[in-house]
Amino acid sequence: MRVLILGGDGFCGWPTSLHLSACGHDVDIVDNFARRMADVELEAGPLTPIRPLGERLAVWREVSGREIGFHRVDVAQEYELLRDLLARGRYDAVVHFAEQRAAPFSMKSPRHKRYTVDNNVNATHNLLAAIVDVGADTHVVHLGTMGVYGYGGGLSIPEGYLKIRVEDASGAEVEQEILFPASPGSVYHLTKTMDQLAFAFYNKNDAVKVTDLHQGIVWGTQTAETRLDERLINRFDYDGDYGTVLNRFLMQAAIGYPLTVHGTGGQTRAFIHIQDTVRCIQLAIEHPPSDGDRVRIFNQATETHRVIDLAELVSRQTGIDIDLVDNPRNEAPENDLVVEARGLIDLGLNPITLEHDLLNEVMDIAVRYRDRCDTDKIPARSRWTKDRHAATSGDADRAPLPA
Ligand code: NAD
Ligand code: USQ
Repeated sequence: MRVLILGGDGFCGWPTSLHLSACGHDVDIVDNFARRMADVELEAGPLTPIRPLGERLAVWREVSGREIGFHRVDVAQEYELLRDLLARGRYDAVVHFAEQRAAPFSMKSPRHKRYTVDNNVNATHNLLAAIVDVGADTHVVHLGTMGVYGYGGGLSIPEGYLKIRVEDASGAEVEQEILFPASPGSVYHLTKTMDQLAFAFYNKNDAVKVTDLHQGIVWGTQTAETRLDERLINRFDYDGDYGTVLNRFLMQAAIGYPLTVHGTGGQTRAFIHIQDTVRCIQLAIEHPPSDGDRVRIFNQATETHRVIDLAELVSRQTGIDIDLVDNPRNEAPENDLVVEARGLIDLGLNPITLEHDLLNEVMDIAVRYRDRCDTDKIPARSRWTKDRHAATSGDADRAPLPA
């Protein structure tokens, strides 16, 4: 298949591009390097020494004999370039990762909130409008988030749609399926709920084929393909904005830094290993929805854990203390989370879980590159509300935009 990966230089996009190429698909990448520019803005690069994209692609050619194309396009701003690329490329599938994905980054200041909305909502809408514009029968595979649902509320979270019983105009009870009520917990998560409506509209109006993958928190860093050569290494974010919880704990343990649990750690979240991420996307593109199908939604998560349980697991393995820090976020201190996730398993996913020795691999990488860590960047400083902000607000709003 011909596949275009929007955001193919990022944490999920790079290993996905390699994996799909290794599976024999013809892959092109689009990126505008916004993520690398955010590293510059935050003065916090990844723990791993990622190479420039041109070098990454040359090494992949050397290692695999396969070519991956690259187009520098800002998907949110350069509509005509995107449209012409879609017209020329005749892609069977577009995988859409090209969004600002960090909840703390999206809450740092009004500028960061506005950037996240402008970038994410426009990127998704430009893609859908362009597919209709060029008349392409291209399957859109989008990376959404478990956070569109909120986390819990006592229900088992279905794959996108909730069955409801309501009275019709005559008073008779009818059954319907509606999009699960959105309950975002950050401006970033808000943009993902807006994406959902855009997909529903373009699917209804123009029959665009869409798979929306509501992914949990990704852990791990390497995949079968990024392990082939050190120059293919994936990024590993550990800073207070882009670092995600389990990778942060593993990295903190590797450098002897007490594990930063927000609040009591009673927050339960869904998780997936990066190797499963790339496999899920392969399964989604190789099994597209049929003509006329509604937006297909899968929950892309393999297990759920409480943050405190993850911290205790890492602490037991390493002897590093746990530090219960004030929670900078406005989120429920505790929640249950039950997630239905049959769709991708039915397509062939064989989930990797935390018992796997991949936990040790993440730790080994963190130990190998520990000298690259700037411990000043570890605390999460982005506050969700004004009262949480007052204590720490700096001059974040005056720094240049990552665009
Ligand atoms: P990332 O920031 O590492 O990668 C995103 C890539 O998109 C970057 O290379 C960035 O430069 C590019 N990009 C952003 N805006 C763009 C634009 N306007 N035009 C062109 N390129 C642009 O993020 P990631 O961790 O790889 O996440 C990818 C997607 O998966 C995101 O949409 C995110 O919401 C979703 N997701 C990620 C996780 C996770 O834990 N990392 C979990 C669930 C869902
Ligand atoms: N947390 C800590 N300590 C830390 C970091 C985080 O206790 O050092 C807590 C947070 O307060 C939160 C939970 O861990 O309760 C998860 O935080 P996170 O930063 O690991 O993940 P999150 O902000 O939810 O975002 C990540 C990705 C995002 C994706 C989302 C999937 O950055 O792109 O959409 O996971 S989900 O969480 O399922 O919505």
